[in-house]
Amino acid sequence: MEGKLEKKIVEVNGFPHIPLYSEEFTEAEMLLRARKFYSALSARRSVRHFSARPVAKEIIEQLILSAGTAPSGAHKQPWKFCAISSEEIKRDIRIAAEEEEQANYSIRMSEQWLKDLAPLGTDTNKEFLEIAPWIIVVFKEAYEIGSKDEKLTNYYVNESVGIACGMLISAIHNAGLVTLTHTPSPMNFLSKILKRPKNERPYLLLPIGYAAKNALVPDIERKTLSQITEFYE
Ligand code: IYR
Repeated sequence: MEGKLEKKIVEVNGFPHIPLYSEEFTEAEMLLRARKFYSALSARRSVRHFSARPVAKEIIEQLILSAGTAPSGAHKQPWKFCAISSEEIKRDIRIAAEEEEQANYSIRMSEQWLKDLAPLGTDTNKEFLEIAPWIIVVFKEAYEIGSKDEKLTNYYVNESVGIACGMLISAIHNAGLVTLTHTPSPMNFLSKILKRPKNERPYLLLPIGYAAKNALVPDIERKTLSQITEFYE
C-alpha cells in the first residue's frame, strides 16, 4: 500500500541494520525543549511520605517500559524490575528492611555518616514501604543463564542498570508520581523474599506513588551549573 512505512533493512558486517529515525529541531526549538526538560526535572524531589492512593498497574508497566529503553553493555539489558503491590510482600520487605536499618543506624554507620544524613531527616522507620501502592525492586543480572545452565557474560552491568534506574526515576516524575531511591543495606533479603534466581542481585528499591498530603521535603539546594561543569573549548 502506498504511504505505508517499510522497514528498510541494510546489512552491515552480516548483521541487519535499519536507517536511524531521529527528529531534528531548530536551534530555538532545541533550546526551548532543553529548558522545559530541565525545568520539569528540577522539580523532582525524593519523597519519604507517601499516600496510600492506588496507582494503576498499566502506569507502572509504562514506567518500566521507559526504563527498559536504557542503553546497556553489548545490548544485554541486564535488568529485571520486580513490581510489588501485594500487601503481604510489602510488609515482609518493610520488616526485613527495618531490621537491617536498625543495625545500620545503631552500629554500622559512622558518626560522620549520621551527621551527613541529619539534614535529610532519615531514620530506621520505613513505613513508606507499606504505604506506597507500589515498590519496584530493580535487580541487576550479574550474568545471564544460558539454555544449558551455563553462565553468559554481561558487560558494564552497574553502569547499565544505573542508567536504567535514572530513566525510571525520570519517567516516574514525568508521570506526576513520586519516588525515593532506597538502598537498605545489605539488600540480600530482597532476593529471598522475591525468590529471585541466582544470577540476579538487588540493585535499588523504589517506592512509587503519590506524595502524602502535606508531605515535607528537606530545604536543600542543588549545585549550580558552574559547580558541576568544566568546559574545554
Ligand atoms: N539506608 C539508610 C541510610 C541512608 C543512607 C544514605 I547515603 C542516604 O542518602 C539515605 C539514607 C536509610 O535508608 O535510612
